[in-house]
Amino acid sequence: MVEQNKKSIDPATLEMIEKAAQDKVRVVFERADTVKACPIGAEGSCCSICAMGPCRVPLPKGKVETPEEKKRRTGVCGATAETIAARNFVRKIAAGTASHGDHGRKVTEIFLKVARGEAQEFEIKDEQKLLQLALDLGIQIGERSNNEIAIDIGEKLQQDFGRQEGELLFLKRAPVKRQEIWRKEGVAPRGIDREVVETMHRTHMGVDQDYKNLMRQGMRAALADGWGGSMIATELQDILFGNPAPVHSEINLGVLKDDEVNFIIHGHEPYLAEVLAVVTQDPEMVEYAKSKGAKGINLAGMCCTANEILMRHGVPIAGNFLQQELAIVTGAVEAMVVDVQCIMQGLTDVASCYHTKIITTDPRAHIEGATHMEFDEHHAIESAKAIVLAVIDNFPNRGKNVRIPQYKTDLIAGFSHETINYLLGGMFRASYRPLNDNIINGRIRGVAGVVGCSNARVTHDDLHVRLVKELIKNDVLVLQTGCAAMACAKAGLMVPEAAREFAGEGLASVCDAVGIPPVLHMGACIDNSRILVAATAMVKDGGLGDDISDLPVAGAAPEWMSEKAIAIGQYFVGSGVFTVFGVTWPTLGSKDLTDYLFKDYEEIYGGMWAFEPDPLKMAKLMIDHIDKKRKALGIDKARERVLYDMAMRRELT
Ligand code: BF8
Repeated sequence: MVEQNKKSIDPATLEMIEKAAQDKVRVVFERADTVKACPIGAEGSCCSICAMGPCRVPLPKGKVETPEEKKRRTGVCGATAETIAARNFVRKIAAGTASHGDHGRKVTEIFLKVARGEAQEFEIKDEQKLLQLALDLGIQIGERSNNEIAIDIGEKLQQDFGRQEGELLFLKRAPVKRQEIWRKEGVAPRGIDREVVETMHRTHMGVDQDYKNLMRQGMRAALADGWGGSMIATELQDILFGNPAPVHSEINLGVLKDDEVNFIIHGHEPYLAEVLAVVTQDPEMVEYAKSKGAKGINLAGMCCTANEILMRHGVPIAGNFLQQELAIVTGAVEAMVVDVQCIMQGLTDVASCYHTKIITTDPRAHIEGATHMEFDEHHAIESAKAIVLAVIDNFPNRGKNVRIPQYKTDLIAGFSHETINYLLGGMFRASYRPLNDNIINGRIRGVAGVVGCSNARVTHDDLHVRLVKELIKNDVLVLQTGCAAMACAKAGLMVPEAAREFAGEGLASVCDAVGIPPVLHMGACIDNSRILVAATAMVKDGGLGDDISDLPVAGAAPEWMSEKAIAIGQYFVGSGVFTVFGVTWPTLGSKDLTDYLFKDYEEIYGGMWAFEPDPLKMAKLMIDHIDKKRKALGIDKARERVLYDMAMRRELT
């Protein structure tokens, strides 16, 4: 049991929190102690969308509300607690969808520039995935060059952002039954941008004031993330930078080196990071680093940009979201180079206490006090080299106050949907059949996606690790992305040997046979779309029902904090997955809305939300759901494995 008020279970994090206190540097963990969360905002009961407010309509504590009191619990305009909570909730979804959508749009633009020869330092790396996607989208292949095919793919997918009518192209990838549910409920997304804009319109003062109707639009916007923006980003990044395959690396602050230039790349979009992975190895750059007294250049990642270059290049990870400032506290980081999303503004303040430079690189994300060096994809190597030189130039400024925590853990990452397919079925008959068979015979009880952030309101990494250990102990195969994946990697759960040490007998035997860890790293948060594709492949392989909602699967984000996490959770629910969040739940101020999301949704979508802050109770909810689905499929009793001997074989022929 973790001691109360413990900041983290990760020793590297604890060591750096202590050093920050000694150095009198304020980091996120201290700010979380002094900045109290607003309880009214936390339950979704504060409306700030017009200047007659903000209106606060909290649920009365410690007593049951009478119908008359409930009726009077409104904002100045008369908006009910239901409307207020639903507006707040769907605005979070819109922000999450916008973030992943804008990422997907930028990937599409760069993809098109590469195909048109306008960004010549990039090239299409995965021809097989390019051709597969062309087939999926009905694009002619024939004798055409990869670039010609790619232009058609890019232009076709680009239309999904501004599409005004019809449906997003990737919706057709979902099981047919799922598509029918979306159409029946009127939630099949048209264009990614359109759904975000309509959500913002409908949540403006005095527009949509029926919480169920607001949630319908929220669902449409969320599906435009999972089956739109995120899926487009994943697909095109894989084609451009290579489809991930199993790769070994290391994780935690111990990957920093005391005698090399430590260069951390942080954020979400991988274009610059892809070039840096090459440029930092350039002998000319390494020589320059040596001329400044360093032994070399040590590139490490943070947050989802880290996941991207881990998956494709094995670049080590310095840490997850809550460790970003702590990397600087080591005193050993020459620069933290950032792109977009999940970058704390506190970084520049922390960096001002050491020699670290914060370098922003994206026109959409400047930070006061940081140096801005914009990355230009048309001159990718030149602009990456300018950044690397600036980082190296900072090495001689490193002070004496350096302490790198000596903690790092091995991990295997790179489990894209295609890789899992090959590993299970073999290169020539790639298939999910062995996974489905092992679920049916009971060796694997089910599959869980455990994803999302770290959150300073709970013990860092603790909920992820306890939840995942409980799941694998109960023979549930775990798929991970984002900061959740990093938490479990640090805990040693992402190496094949973890199967024997932590997994139940059934799951361990399958992991041993295939040679995989019991917890599979599938990438960054946009790569949650890989989980949708994998779930659909399980349905299509047969034997486990005809929709995602029939599968013995569940999802969780035990330490979530970002609006993107809400969008992801909502599209999982809308795709038929039971999804549990921890920490806090942003609609508790409205019982009707919460019941709608937690109960009525199951009837409508086959998937529903739940909230449970205790990781062991969360695991139980997920396992109970998996068992319920196993029962419905008639596979609740593990089938005995029958080994045919020669006599039985003869009988059969
Ligand atoms: O997109 S898991 S803290 S880094 S939001 Fe952010 Fe959350 Fe980490 Fe990646 Ni995802």
